[in-house]
Amino acid sequence: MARPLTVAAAQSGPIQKADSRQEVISRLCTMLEDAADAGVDLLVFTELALTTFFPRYYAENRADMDIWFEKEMPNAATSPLFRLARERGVGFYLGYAELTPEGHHFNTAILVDKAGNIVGKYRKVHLPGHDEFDTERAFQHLEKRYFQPGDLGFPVWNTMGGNMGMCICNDRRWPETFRVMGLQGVELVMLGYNTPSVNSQRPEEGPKIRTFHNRLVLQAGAYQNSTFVIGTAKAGDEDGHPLFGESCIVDPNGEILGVAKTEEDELVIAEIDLDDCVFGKKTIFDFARHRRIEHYGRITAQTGEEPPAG
Ligand code: CDV
Repeated sequence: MARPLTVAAAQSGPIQKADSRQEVISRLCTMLEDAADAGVDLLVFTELALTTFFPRYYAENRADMDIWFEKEMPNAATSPLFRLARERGVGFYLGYAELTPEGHHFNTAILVDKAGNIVGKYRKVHLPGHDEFDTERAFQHLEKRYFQPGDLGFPVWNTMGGNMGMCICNDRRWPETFRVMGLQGVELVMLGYNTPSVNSQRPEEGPKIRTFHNRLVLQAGAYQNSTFVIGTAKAGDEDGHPLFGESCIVDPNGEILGVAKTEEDELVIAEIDLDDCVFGKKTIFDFARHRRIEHYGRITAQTGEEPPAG
């Protein structure tokens, strides 16, 4: 192995509304300790890893939801995780709700290196759901009410031996997410997710098709950009609302190296070689040789579809 890295998805089981940040951090610390014992270099926690998936709750007054947000990072509750990461030499990705000093709300992920320093920040670009109470849905998904779209783009950082990128949950369904990072030579894309096991607008769309879509987009994103991908779930039953698990690690061929077996706190560990990204990047996905950007203008010029006149 030329650039070996031991990586892990640190899947979270459900977090209930009443669970304190301290209780949640203690669970994350346990997983980090277990990962360190197994020789893990880099650990990927989930989206909104410190709280229940609160966008399912409606608040007339948006400020009432500020209890779910972190005003600084690290803070009193999360500093034990940073301290432990530094002591054990484990880097990590962590998703949380961010409230900035200027009063902006983002669905955020940070990348922390093995010395416990924040080396990267990403704010979720593709916010699913709606911004007003929707009586037509079986349950609410109010991300558009509580968060602003991310304002940092899709950066890639050279750290911990490779080119590292981040995105969050719904971002994985958009090929543009992976391609923008692919164009920066990304070798490992990390993402956390909270995905309900059933579509709130289509009850017949249950776990079978939803987990298929999850694998489909993670495997496609990996293969088409010749990069490793780690997808980490928050899973299980939160307040009667099931979220699927299936946290997994995908290689640059699009093949799954490991997948979670439970919907509880669980580590999925793989020893990877970042140099396995090189072959695809130099051959079929050598972007400089094969891309034809003169035909891709619509990608950035329009959002909705514009079908031809009938
Ligand atoms: N947290 C998410 O972004 N969840 C969406 C659901 C609503 C479909 C997802 O894309 O998984």
